[in-house]
Amino acid sequence: MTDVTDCLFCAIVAGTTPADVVARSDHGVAFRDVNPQAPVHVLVVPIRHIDHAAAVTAADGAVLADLFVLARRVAEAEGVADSGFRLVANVGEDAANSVPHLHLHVIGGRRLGWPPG
Ligand code: DGP
Repeated sequence: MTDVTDCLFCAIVAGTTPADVVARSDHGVAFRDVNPQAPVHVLVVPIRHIDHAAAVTAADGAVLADLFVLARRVAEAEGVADSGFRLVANVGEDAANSVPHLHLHVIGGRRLGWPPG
């Protein structure tokens, strides 16, 4: 498991590293991705550190539900709830997971290709 004292997204959640925060919930924080891949690209992360989507357990159910509701709220606020958006959780090297703190990418505002490259 990642040392949470050395975790970038834990630092953003704590406010010690700056980010463009767009929404908060009981269990999550949403902030703009520093390297946006679409007009809307927001990251939704749990306040409590979880390494990645494959590290989620049944005990995290309430946190996960909260994050999905937060992602929907972000999509609505960003104006893409009706046009459509993608939720992505990368796991591991082949998926290019670079930050080891669970995050949902909320991506939208343009036509997204499928399958992803
Ligand atoms: P992933 O590849 O799924 O681990 O996505 C990590 C994302 O995090 C990537 O799209 C870029 C973003 N990111 C990396 N460092 C920072 C940062 O310091 N601030 C913000 N806002 N986003 C970051």
